[in-house]
Amino acid sequence: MQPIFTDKQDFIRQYRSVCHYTLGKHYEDMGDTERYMALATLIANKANEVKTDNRGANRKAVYYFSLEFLIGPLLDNYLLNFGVRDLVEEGCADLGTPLDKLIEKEVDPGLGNGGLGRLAACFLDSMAAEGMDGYGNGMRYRYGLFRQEIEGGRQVEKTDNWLAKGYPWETRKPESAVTVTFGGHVERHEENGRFWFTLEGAEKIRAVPYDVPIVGYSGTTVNHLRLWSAEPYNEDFDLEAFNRGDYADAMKFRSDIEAITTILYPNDAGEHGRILRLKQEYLFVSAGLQTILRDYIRKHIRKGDTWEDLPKYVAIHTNDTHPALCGPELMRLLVDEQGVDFDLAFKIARQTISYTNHTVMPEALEKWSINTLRELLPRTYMIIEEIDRRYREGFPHNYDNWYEMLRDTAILWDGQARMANLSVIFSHSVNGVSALHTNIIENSVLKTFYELKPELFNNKTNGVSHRRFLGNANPPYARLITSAIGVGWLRDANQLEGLTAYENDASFQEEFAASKQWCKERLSAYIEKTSGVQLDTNMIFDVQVKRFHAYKRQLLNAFKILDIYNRMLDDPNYKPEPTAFIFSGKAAQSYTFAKEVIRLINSIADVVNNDKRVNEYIKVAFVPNFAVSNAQLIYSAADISEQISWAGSEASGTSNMKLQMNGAITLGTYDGANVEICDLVGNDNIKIFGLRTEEVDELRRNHSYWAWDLYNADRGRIGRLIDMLTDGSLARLSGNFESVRDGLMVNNDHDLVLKDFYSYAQAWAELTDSYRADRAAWNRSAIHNTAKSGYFSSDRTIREYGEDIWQISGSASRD
Ligand code: 26Q
Repeated sequence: MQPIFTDKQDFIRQYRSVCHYTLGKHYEDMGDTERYMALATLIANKANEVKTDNRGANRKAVYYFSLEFLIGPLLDNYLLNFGVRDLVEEGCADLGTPLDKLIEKEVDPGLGNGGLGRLAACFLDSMAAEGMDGYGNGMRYRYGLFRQEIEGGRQVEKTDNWLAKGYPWETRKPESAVTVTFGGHVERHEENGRFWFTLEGAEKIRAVPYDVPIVGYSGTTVNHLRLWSAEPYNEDFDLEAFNRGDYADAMKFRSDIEAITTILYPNDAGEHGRILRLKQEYLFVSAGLQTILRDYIRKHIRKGDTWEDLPKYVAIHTNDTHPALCGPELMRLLVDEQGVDFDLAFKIARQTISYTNHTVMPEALEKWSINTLRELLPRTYMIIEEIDRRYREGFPHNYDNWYEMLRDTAILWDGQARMANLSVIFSHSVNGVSALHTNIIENSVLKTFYELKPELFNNKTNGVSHRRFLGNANPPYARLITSAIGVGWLRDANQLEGLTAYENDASFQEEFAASKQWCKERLSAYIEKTSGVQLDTNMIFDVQVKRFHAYKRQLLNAFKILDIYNRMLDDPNYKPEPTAFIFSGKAAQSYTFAKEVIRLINSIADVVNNDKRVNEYIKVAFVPNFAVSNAQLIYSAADISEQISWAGSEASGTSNMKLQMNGAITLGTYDGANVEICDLVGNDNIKIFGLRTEEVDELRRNHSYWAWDLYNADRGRIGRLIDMLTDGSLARLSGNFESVRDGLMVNNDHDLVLKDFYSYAQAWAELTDSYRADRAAWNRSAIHNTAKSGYFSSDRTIREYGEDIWQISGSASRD
């Protein structure tokens, strides 16, 4: 592969020329934002030019369908992948604006909620790195997930107008637009004993794709992420209304349609069942499938392949149930538009589609009312109904409890369509995202399916892009690693294992500590700028960053901090190892409890940070507006990684992996992928605490836990923490926390915050004592964590998907 620039001078020449022909200005007359735009345009052009000539029409392609892609800023990552980062850095410095300043100008598109959306983006990176033909199919939301500001300790949601200045990475592809229809009614036609169906009187919408290039490591493979935008079918919107002189009505028509791609739904139970969400799910599914079939006709049908061959050339992966309509919609297109036989279409759909489940909580599974589905998608619904009917008809009655089994697995039940069941029935593979999670779906969430068809199920433990989350996020550590083991780890994360040879090397340990120190300084400057809190970089950086959710138990962490604070006030001899507690994350707009926990943490920060008696020892910072870009600053600076969900609740977690890579020690429960981190690094290099999954199950089964017992048994410690929520101790900023107290005491502490409190507080004390006692041992352990993190590269995860699920291998050489 030719480098995209031959040398620095070549880069400078091309950069100047892009400034000229895209913005019509000389570099010297531009501000930093324009300079960033021009540089991004140059790199995007290079990406779009790269010939992916290693892919012939005969290779199988994967389409990853996801309502969320949290791609983060791309410039720095693409410079690394093209192998020109140093050269561009020098060129930019020569020209006048340092590369870092330009990188800061890039928007961070919030096209996802959290883990599931970021996973999809890591998978795109890894598919391209592995040389696979792998494409993303998603939605181009006009507004990303809200921008979070903190006022009086409270989360305030502001619109995220990420497209305001234009997005240099996307290309609008109007020639690839397709029509998607809603509503109408089905008509049956018959001729010579053959019958078929058409949809009449439906509302037509134009789905227009925007493509973002996905540059794989080494720059040889460039795939794309296709994002759909909804537009009126007629360019001139509602002409009839317009001609009547009813301009307002005409505009309303336009906005009803555009509403479909206006907002991203939060991952909150309160948002279930909204019709706009269903429209989104159908729009990107139908548009994506139409494109795939159009391509297949061009590349294969015309050359003599049949529709039966589709699974040989195409794999469609569904990220959770959000794209569950893929199955019936693919059947509709095959049967109604291509004349494929119904049974054959079902077989083709199943062989083509696969499904990943991302949740253990039954109440989080998507359901749609049958009436809504039928009204909005009459023909697609008909197919669901027919598949459900055949499923029931063919159900094996030789089980004693066949009725219960059918009730658990049928698609339609009690007036609702259950999307997880739909997904399983239309897939040839169902996977969980960590060993523990896969176990849980096999034995509880999708238990009956597992009894019926165990061969359907498999585990694919999540992974993360180590190039972004270590290579880009932590420049000094990345340089140190490369100087020790060579640059090969960027392609092959398993080479990080080579660091075990340096774990005990005193000078390597010192250099590791220096790189951590550099990241801590960078982060504390950012924190001071964004939240006003000043941190001492000699403190331990103890980090919990993720969506706010009751099961993730940010509240447990908050109680631990309050407990340390109380103890310091009571006992002047108690001096904890100085620690900065750093939080970041958003709560869904309507999730009151999670928002109250954010307010609580900010109130604790207000009390602790303003109390001279404890200030030297503990500080609390809440970093506003958690996103991919500031996440990279936080992960790299962490000493302790808080992964404290109750066991059996977090499907996998991925911040645990990103933090481990950066040499943070995990303080966590035996949950999700923490279990596998523990297996890899060994018990001496992780701190596990709290109830195990079986213990949680048993306690819930027996109703053997009473939060009041803990309150009453320990008034001085646990009782005091609870009382502080309502006695004014934390009320200065914006009042007391009655609803948080009620969640614990009236609802009997569903998330076992008080139950796991002692073991958590003790684990934290032991872990931080070990930091104080022997810094060399700590650094050794931190390096060991990085050395063992290669397994959590999404390159590994993607290779497993490729081999076991998609039956596809990449072309990247892995020497
Ligand atoms: C569903 C219906 C209506 C509206 C919204 C939703 C919705 C949206 C997003 C439901 C769920 C989500 C996101 C879930 C998610 O991020 N899950 C996380 O996935 C990660 C990647 O597998 C795991 O590591 C995490 O453990 C899991 O919580």
